[in-house]
This record gives sequence, structure tokens and C-alpha cells, in this order.
Amino acid sequence: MSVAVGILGATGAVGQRLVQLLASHPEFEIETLTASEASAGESYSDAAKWRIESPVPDGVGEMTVTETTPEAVPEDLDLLFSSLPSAVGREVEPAFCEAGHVVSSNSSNHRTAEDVPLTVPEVNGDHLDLIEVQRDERGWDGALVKNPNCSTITMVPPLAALDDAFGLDQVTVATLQAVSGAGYDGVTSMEIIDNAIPHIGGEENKMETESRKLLGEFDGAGVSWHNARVEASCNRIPTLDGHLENVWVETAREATVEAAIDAMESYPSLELHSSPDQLVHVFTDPERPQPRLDRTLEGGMSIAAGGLQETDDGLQFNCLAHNTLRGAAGASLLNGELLLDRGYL
Ligand code: 11C
Repeated sequence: MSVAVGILGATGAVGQRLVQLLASHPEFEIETLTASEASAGESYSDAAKWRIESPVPDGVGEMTVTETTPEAVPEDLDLLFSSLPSAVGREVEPAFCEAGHVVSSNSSNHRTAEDVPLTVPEVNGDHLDLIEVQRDERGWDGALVKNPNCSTITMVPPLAALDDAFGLDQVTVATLQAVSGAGYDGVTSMEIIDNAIPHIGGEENKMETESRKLLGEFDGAGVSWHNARVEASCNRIPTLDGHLENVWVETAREATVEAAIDAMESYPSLELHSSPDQLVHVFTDPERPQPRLDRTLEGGMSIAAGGLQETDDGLQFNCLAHNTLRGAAGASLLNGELLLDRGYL
């Protein structure tokens, strides 16, 4: 089965990752690429200037970019992936949903809205059915589904495993985030070398709220957020790709390193096309995971964990994920595959 898809915001850093992933996808076929008015009418190769990797996949570079408006996008597209800047997404994504489109979005707008599913398919795929509530409340034929921030995605699968095994009372996290998380401006700002930047752009609040929604329970009518306290401190460091995070958890029941490793490594993945075989890989070498060595594990779709230690009231560990693959474009793509798998397309 071939599902016709479009990419909203196709020329940005995440949009270009989506193009790469979708160009060889067995179920999805790119039909439409949108960008700002300034790029409308240009070929994708010209509009994107292809700053992540070359070459542009066959058949995509010659496609003409259209403006990001519901009127400029064919009505019969089955699915739209959105990597729009959040200020733009906040305005236009609901308009696309109202026009009947199903939108899998990486933009940060609407992530904590009560009737919008925020999903990491392997962790809380059941939350997708919040779409029914959304359609009832908003009168949409389309639907809006979100994936979380890349720094949230990195820690949530290991946390979900620990929550199942021991219960979570408190999570404290400090991040070391790669420059590609800040888009092109971040990548070109490699003057950050010999420096680190604390408190980057609202990341703390996203990690503290999105993680509790993801780990919450869906009862058919709404999501009860997890009641663990989550505190985050977010820092930019001069790596290109791959967010590394130091996490401390206070657990409800006594935790051991051995049981924690078992819980993480056996946490189930899914059989979606882009799911990794194993969601969380645990290193016992205390110097791993490292961004440059471990960010492309299973095509960049797995989470790497390590440094597990018992503490007075729980555990400490490190985790790492590729921020623009597992954390952004791959996350949206997985949500698209989940929508297909659950019959929403
Ligand atoms: C960063 N995590 O590394 C951010 C980028 O909410 O999706 C992604 C922002 C988001 O700067």
C-alpha cells in the first residue's frame, strides 16, 4: 500500500531529514513539499540548498515547493508531516486538520493540549486514540498528532522501563545537547567550540511537562499525567548530533542495577517499519554512550543508556539519542506509521 504524504516545512533541518527518511520508505510516497512563501515555486534542490547531506534523493530535487497553506496542498493527501517552526505550526496546523488532513507534527505547539495525542509509539501508542476525543471536540475530519521534544524522547523510553519495574517518584535530568537541535543557526554557530550554553530556549519546561504526559495513563477520555516530579537543566555543547543526558531517579520501590538493565533492555519495541529491533541498548562500559560513537545505533532510532549506578533512593544513569532522527524526523515518521497501523489513514 502506498500512502501519499506531504512535508510541511520541508526545507528546514528536520524537514530535510524527513525527505531522506521518506524517499526510500516502503509505505509512504512524497507528493508535496511546502515551505515559506519565499521558496514557493522553486525546485526543492534550490529551496533547500541541501545543507544536511547530499545528494538529494532521486525524484525529489526536481519537485516544486509550494507555500504552506491548506489551499496550496492537494486535498487528497493521506498524511502530512509537519516540521514547521512552532510559531507557524500553531497557526496553520489546526487549519490543515480542519481542512481534513491528518498531521503528524514535530513542532512544539499543542504538545500539552488536552485533546492532542503526544506519542512515542513504543511507550504510549495507546494515547493515539485521543484523536477520537479531538475530533468530537474540534469537529475536525483530520487529526493532529505530536511527537515530543528530542531531549524528552531521549530519556522517556528508559524512564518508562524503570517506571514499570520500580515506579518513579522523582526525575532529575541535566542535558548536554548537540548544536543541530538549534537548526541551521545552531550548526553554523560552531563558534560555540570552547564554550557551553546553559538554559537553552525553554527546554526545561518541555522536558518537565511532556515527559509526564507521555508516561501518563489514557482512559479513553483523556490523559492523567504521571505524578512524578520532573526537574530539568538543559545545556548546549559543541557536538553536532546526539543529545546526551544525565538522569537521577527516585524510585517508589527498591531498584538494583541488574534489574534496571534487564527492564531497559527488555522494554518492547514495535514492528513498525522504522522501529528499532531493540528500543533501549545498555552499555556497561562506563565511558559509553558517547554521541559520536553511539548516536547512529539501529539507524539512529534506538536509545543508548549506560553508567547505571544505585543511589540512596534510586538510580543514576546516562542516555543518548540522535536528536534529529529518533528525536525529531524519525519520531514524526514513527507516529505516521502508527497512524497507518491503527487505521487512521
Ligand atoms: C534543541 N530540543 O536541542 C531542541 C530542539 O521542541 O522540538 C527541538 C525543539 C522542540 O534545541
